[in-house]
Amino acid sequence: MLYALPRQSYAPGMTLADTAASTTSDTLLGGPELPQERRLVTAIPGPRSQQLLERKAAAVAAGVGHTVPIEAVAAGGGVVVDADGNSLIDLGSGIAVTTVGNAHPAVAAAIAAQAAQLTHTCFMVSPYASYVDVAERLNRLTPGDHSKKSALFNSGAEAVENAIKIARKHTGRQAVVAFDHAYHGRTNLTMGLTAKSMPYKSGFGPFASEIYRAPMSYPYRDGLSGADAAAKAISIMEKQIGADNLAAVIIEPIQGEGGFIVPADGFLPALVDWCTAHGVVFIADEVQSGFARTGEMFASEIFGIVPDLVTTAKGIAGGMPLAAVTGRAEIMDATHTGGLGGTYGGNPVACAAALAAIDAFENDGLLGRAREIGGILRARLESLQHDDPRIGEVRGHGAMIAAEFVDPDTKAPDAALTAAVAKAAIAEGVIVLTCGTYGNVIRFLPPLSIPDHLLNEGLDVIAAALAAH
Ligand code: PLZ
Repeated sequence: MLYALPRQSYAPGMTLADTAASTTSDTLLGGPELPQERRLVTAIPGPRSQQLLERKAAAVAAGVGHTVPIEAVAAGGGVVVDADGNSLIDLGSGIAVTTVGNAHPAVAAAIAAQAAQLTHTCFMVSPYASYVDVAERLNRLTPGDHSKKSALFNSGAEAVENAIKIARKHTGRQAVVAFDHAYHGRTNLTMGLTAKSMPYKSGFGPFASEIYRAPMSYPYRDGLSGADAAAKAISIMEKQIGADNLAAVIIEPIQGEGGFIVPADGFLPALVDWCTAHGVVFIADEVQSGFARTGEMFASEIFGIVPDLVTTAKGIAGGMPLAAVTGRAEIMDATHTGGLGGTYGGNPVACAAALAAIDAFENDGLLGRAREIGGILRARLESLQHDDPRIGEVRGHGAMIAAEFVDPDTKAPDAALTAAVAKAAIAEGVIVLTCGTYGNVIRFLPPLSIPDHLLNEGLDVIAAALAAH
């Protein structure tokens, strides 16, 4: 059955209903046309979803968990629909992936057309144009006007691994610094870079050597200015590692899994300056914060920094697996020919999806839409915080906003309240995700295609869940 979804084209102030009015036939390219409503026809999970979850438990390794107990069958705009006919409000975008909207019509059409033409050659065997097109777009879109090059991979973790390989080769040094609360992936090297033990690392060691950890600027908890927090991190790098041994500093400009921690002003620029002065490669991991999520194309721009290398994934290809390392041409070219690659990296179908998604980011007003969504989220969460001191802090940028839950007297993290509110919201048909080293943060990562009324209704449900706990 072929559905149609109005083209998700936004001007500031527009809602999905407005864009539907301007729909033209050439935009009806497939993808589910779903009523933009929260609709519960069974308890969550309903009987059909329950059946799938039973099969999952029997067939899928126990280590692969799930947050929302449904069988997802369709998604688009601001909803995910399950096999029982429930329609849930999506405030998670599959962890910041479907930023342009799930099954975005232009992305779906590009995937279908490419899949009918050429699914794979392996770019290292026979190059094709869409890979080069994506590289050119990334070179242009990432921060800075210096000469840049890119290499494409499959996942965020793989991009991070390759950024470290490139930085080591370029510098001839081995040490890498990551930060408290960092998340960079689940492969061996990236587990080592990731800070949190449970569930990501526990029992999976030994981890790669030459990884060091520095303190993150976390204004709500460390009370430090950006300059002071940077001085602390730099002192560790100088005294415990030595700049001469340090290949790279890797940091998420706004941390994702670690709790949507936004560093104090001046922290990131001071780190970049120190790296530049000492020939250390500064890597911005924009896997979660990139591609219009924060209201800028990349979160680095919020802080006015120009990283040497940027890692991207998630939002880049509207739901298809694609990732990239982009950066200074002389660093990217330090590796011998054949030193970088992989069977699937920059697969043509994923590249076709990325080109359609990047068109949407550039042409459909999505930066403005992310800022608008941020305005709605922030205003509502701050008013909740005003009435309920268990919300210790509301922070983030654009459509990457979070609330940290604490004991109002001691600021001690309240993971139990966080889990209870998230669970209650999901039971009421609102997909929300938690995060944070202490598990006490609810994060909001809606698709930018969500209409305002669903965003507001999702926040109503969360407010009610909070009031009830
Ligand atoms: N860098 C900044 O956020 C992935 C992880 C979900 P992959 N974050 C979601 C989970 O529990 O596995 C992420 C990230 C940052 C790297 C990664 C890794 O990206 O595509 O999951 O490998």
